[in-house]
Amino acid sequence: MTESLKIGVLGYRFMGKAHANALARLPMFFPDAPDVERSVIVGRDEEALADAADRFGFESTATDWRDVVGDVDVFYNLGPNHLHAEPSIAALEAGAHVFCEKPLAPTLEEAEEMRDAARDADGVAGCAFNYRFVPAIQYAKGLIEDGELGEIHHVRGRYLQDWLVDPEAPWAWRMDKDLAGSGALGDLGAHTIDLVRFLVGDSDVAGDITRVSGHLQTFVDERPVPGTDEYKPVTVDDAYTAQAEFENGAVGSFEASRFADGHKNDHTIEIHGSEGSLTFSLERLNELEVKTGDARGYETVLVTDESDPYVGNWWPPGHVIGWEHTFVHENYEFLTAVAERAAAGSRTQSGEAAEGGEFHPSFEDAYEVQEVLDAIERSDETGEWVSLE
Ligand code: SOE
Repeated sequence: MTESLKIGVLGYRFMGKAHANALARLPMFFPDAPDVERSVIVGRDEEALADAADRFGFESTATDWRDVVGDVDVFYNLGPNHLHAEPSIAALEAGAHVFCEKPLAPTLEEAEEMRDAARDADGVAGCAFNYRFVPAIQYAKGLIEDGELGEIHHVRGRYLQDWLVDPEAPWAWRMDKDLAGSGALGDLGAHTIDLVRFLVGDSDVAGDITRVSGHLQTFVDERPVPGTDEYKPVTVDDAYTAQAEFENGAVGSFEASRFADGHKNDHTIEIHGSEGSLTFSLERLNELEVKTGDARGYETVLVTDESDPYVGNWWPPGHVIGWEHTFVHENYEFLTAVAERAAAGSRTQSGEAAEGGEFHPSFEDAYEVQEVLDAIERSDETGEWVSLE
């Protein structure tokens, strides 16, 4: 494929910036990535949009995604959760490839519609669970696949933040069920469930999650709306805990909180198997704690060698990378899949879905994460375990 891919992006705040940075870094550090044209950035506030387009290196702006989805090769949906389904489905139907932020949708029903639209579409549909693209996580997956941990017994995942511990912290869309779907569960727990499924879900040493029980809690019921005297209700969870069972009988325990004072972005995964254990912590993302064989305790493995996933594209060994690099890696994989799919598509008779250019996590993968989130919520409502089989 020689022509560059024309990219339209919905959203220009936190995730807009993270993906725009990734797109700008790709040609320098991943020279074999497909060429892209940062074409149009979509949002509502024209002044903020113009500023973002200027800073992020986009050619133009638009205030309605409907004017954009039919005119780009790739549509990035980086808007709030309630804006994931309709624009993403419209873009897929218009023939664009779609990269959508996580969680896939606020509800399982919308996630299902998105998954079905992706199944019917010719384009690649990916969900931006960026933590799969941490080199240490891919190293960990390699260890598990190579049997270094043996049969898995325990999978533990926690995602702790503290930005809501102050009861006067301002209200935001992430606290509204209609806009976000859920709170800590969907925003943070979705990452944990995706990583767990990535690491052990398709393995014969653990397999999929078969049932869950969960508990959701809201600690502060209303919050001040910035710039007004108003308070708005908080209609999502501030924290969740869940326990899970895996196909092979392994036990899982997961939690996330926005009230864990002292923890800023602590996503920690621990896995214990019959032959060994490992621990990953996002706050030390260049490292993996590993215990295998006859070792008497954990060893810290620095995942910074040129031979480690993606690391050779950056700096010499030991020159650590950060959070933003995960976006570069996922953009590289997604756009490579898009280019492969587009090349395959150009050789396909019209009417037939093109093959080639697989990207994971796909909408299908993200739907399966959503099923687990939904089951945790239903368990909280009924007080019963919920089966996923
Ligand atoms: C929430 O604070 C948040 O920004 C999530 O929305 C992101 O997905 C996570 O990576 C970091 O925390």
